[in-house]
Amino acid sequence: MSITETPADMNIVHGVCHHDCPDTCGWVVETNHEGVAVRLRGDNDHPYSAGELCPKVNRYLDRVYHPDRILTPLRRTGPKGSGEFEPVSWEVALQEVGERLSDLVKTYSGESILPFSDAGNQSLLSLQGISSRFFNYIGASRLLRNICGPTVGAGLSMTNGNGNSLDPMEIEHSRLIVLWGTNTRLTNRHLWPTIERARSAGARLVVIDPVRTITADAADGADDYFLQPLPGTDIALMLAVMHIIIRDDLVDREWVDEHTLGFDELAAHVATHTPEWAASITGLSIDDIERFAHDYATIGPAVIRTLVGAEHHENGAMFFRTIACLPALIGAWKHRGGGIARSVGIWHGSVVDEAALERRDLLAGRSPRTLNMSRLGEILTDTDPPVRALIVWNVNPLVSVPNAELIKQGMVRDDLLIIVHEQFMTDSAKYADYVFPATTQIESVDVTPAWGHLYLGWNEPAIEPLGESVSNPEFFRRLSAAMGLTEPSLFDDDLTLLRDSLPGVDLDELREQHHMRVPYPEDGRPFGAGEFTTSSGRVEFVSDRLEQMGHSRLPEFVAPQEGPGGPLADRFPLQLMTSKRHLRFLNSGYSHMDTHGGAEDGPFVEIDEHDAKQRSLNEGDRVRVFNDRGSLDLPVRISSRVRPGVVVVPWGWWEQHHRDGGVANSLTNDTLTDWGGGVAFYDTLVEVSRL
Ligand SMILES: Nc1nc2c(c(=O)[nH]1)N[C@H]1C(S)=C(S)[C@@H](COP(=O)(O)OP(=O)(O)OC[C@H]3O[C@@H](n4cnc5c(=O)[nH]c(N)nc54)[C@H](O)[C@@H]3O)O[C@H]1N2
Ligand SMILES: Nc1nc2c(c(=O)[nH]1)N[C@H]1C(S)=C(S)[C@@H](COP(=O)(O)OP(=O)(O)OC[C@H]3O[C@@H](n4cnc5c(=O)[nH]c(N)nc54)[C@H](O)[C@@H]3O)O[C@H]1N2
Ligand code: SF4
Ligand SMILES: [Mo]
Repeated sequence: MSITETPADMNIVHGVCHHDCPDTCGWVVETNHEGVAVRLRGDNDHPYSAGELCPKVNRYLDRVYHPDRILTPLRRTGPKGSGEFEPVSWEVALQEVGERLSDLVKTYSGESILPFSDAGNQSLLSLQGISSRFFNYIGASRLLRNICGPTVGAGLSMTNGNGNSLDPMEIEHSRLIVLWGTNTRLTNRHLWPTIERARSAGARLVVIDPVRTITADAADGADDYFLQPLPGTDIALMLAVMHIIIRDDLVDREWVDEHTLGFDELAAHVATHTPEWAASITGLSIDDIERFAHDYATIGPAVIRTLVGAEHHENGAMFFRTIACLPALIGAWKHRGGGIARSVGIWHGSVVDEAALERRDLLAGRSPRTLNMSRLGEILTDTDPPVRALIVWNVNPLVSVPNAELIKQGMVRDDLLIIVHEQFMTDSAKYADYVFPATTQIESVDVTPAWGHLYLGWNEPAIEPLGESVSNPEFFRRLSAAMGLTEPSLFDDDLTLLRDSLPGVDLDELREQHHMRVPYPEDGRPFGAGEFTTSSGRVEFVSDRLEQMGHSRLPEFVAPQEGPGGPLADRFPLQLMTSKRHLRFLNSGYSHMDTHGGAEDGPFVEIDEHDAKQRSLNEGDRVRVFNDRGSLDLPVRISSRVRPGVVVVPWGWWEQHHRDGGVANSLTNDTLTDWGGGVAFYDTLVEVSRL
């Protein structure tokens, strides 16, 4: 069978979940003879997800066939943000949009147009492909998509030379598992069985998080524990851990001599970073810091598992630069199951030919400006020359990007053309001039790489596109035609794109077998032979590169500007965490569906009982959570999950779920991370007062 044919009687179709989630589960869709999908379940043969999906996607068909799906192009009829639209034909919508975009390119240059997308569908064709080619060809402003993940790599790279990670499945061999700034049972649930297998074999578990999460609750064995530092202070803990390891002679000297640079300088540096000092910054006890340092250095193989959450601080990159020093001091990388496990996207990179997929050569020598997605508010209100058209797909910025009220101020601009390609009328789509209908994952072919495991998956479409919806690559082919562009590579079909961008992969085989393992070291040790790619070829405790970039050459704790010691703390004394919280949500998706949002509890603000008492607040009271960026009207929950000084507002709810039309990100900080281009969502100060 060739990959262009689908057998007529096929009613079992294998696909892969496209969500921005580390698990990239395999699924099986059953369709009836009318071509309707009647069942979607986990693929038992998937080597990682092994037949299980999750509370979000178990009911994916409710999403696919939801009565609120957008199924035709829409043109705005009311004021921006009102959500008033009329259906219009593809032909008319494309003609109008094509003309306006062509005019902008002619009058102001391609840079007046900004693509705006993230990983709402992280499959190859849906994420990059034709869209990148289209924007390269017209010379549009470039978008730095660093809201999730790149800062982790940028931090680790300063120490290790790259962001390489242990395959998380290797945790099976670990005997001390440190879940540091990751909520595994919520965000990465299919890794949990691996962790449980290691625990059955005697592994101990430590969870480090400023919030007592459901993962923290699982550190319930006799020798397990949960550490709850103040947000953004972990670097102080790491420095004290290094202090103790060196003080108590627990360093793996042989490994350090062979594979690291700057040990003596590091030792002198951390000599003053005592447990007492770290306790005063982190709010942890000296005993807890001592115990953790000793466990980390003496129980092996020791793995640190981390994902994305901890990067969302002003010192987010330094967090990862510093954490990377820990396994080096104790020689953890030499053991199977030792080291750091984070995203393994880097291993998938080895099979994808990005240059072929994105065709950067279409820029033809131009180098348009780059704008950071996390600063969308500023981009739309205070950037010269202005952005005059925003093309949005795979993201819901008004819910997901910090400083949302400023973004709204930009989005209502009359001279800004907004085009959105979406499945639903999101908060952001409401501000569009034109909304185009997007397919779901079971309606189009794609190949989906994973960042939580090593399996690349083939996604076979199970049903025809609903209504007039089109896939992301088809949307950009149509936009290209509407602008009268004739560059042939803008019109490559899906299979040509896949063939060209996966040169070493036999697509027929991938389609038949549904998934394929990408190359990874046989013995499970990415740095087993010391494959560090810094300029010294070693783990760099001291980094000239960092110094050249204007940072400390040694790991260092820098307190956030918007933190308890900063200038805003008098007026806004509480630190606001807005991390992922609900089992049935995947980022900004699903809260609008009754089966998902309707079954969760929220939104609300969680506050410690002492902070509540100080403000005379009782359970269920309505309060205002506010700072200079915005304000939310929420019910109070008095909770032992947060510590004094910290409050939580769950993220993912839309404007319609809040009484006053804001969202969690109306309050959040859009300061960029120290380096790496990430953003400091969680260095946000607020005050809470009774309404
Ligand atoms: N306060 C706070 N803010 C956060 C975070 C946080 O923890 N707290 N997390 C941050 C992180 S890590 C991330 S990754 C971002 C994620 O934020 P978003 O990118 O906004 O999240 P998603 O819900 O994954 O995807 C957005 C949209 O993509 C659409 N979509 C899905 N598939 C397709 C498709 O095939 N085609 C098209 N055209 N659209 C599609 C969905 O309908 C959805 O509306 O949010 C960030 N924002
Ligand atoms: N159910 C569900 N699963 C998801 C998602 C979802 O929305 N819902 N989103 C997906 C996406 S896009 C991503 S990127 C991943 C993210 O996966 P994770 O990184 O595991 O999730 P986050 O909630 O971003 O952050 C994890 C934890 O980091 C903690 N944290 C924040 N700041 C600090 C700090 O300074 N120190 C320490 N030690 N911890 C800190 C937060 O309190 C949070 O509990 O999850 C994915 N999986
Ligand atoms: S959202 Fe994540 S856990 Fe759920 S099915 Fe998709 S990949 Fe699996
Ligand atoms: Mo993310």
